[in-house]
Amino acid sequence: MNRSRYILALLTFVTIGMIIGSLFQLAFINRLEEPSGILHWENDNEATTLRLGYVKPEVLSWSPRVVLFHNFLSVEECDTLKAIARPRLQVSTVVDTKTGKGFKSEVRTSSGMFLNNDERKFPIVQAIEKRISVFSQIPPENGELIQVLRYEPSQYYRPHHDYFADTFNLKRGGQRIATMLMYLSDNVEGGETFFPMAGNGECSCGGKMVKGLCVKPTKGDAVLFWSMGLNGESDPKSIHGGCAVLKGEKWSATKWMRQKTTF
Ligand code: PD2
Ligand code: ZN
Repeated sequence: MNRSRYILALLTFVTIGMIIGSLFQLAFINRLEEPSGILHWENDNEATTLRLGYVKPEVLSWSPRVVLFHNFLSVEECDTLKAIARPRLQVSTVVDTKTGKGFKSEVRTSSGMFLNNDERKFPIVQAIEKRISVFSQIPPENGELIQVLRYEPSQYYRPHHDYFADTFNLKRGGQRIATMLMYLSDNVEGGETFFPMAGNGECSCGGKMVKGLCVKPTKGDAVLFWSMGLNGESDPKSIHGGCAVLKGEKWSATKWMRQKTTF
């Protein structure tokens, strides 16, 4: 009698142990198969900085190479960049190919400013810089300071290349290899970024139908395009412009990235 009681108790103990063990296993497997990956990143600072789960890349063109990142910046990041820039805006300039110096021109009619090295250290700017470097795969130290631009109605930037045609600007950092152009405002009519040598369709640029690819300036989105091909040669197909704004104010921020460190 004692022996059968002992066996029964042992069997009960083993069975309960197996049930508890199975429950732990199920919970573990469930964690691995969590359908919404975002939950895993809840307390992950790196994932927050990179906006993983929010940023959605879309390849628009392979040649020239143009990638659109939807939701690249948060609303707070867009508004912070505009707030820093607004009091210091000045008429934008273009580079003189002979001297490497900036001068005012009909080629571009926006206003703009550059963030300074102190503003670059703000945590919110650091997060943007880190995100740009990870998504572009170009080290942060190869980036120039962020430029913020404002276009009012009828203002534009004529088609141009971001790579330098002068040797003066190549001295610090080498050639520009890519640009991350971030859109900071919504409700803009016109103001598209226009790539005449990309795509094979037509699109609306400042209200006019043109051949090429046009990217609408949607707040928080960013377009990454490459001024240099994989062969290390500047890519003439990377020619692009900012179409005229028809209604509203377009704000954008540009990060140009070089072959070498800029500091
Ligand atoms: O702000 C723009 O839309 C724009 C368009 C083309 C900016 C640049 N180029 C640039 O900063 O190089
Ligand atoms: Zn440009």
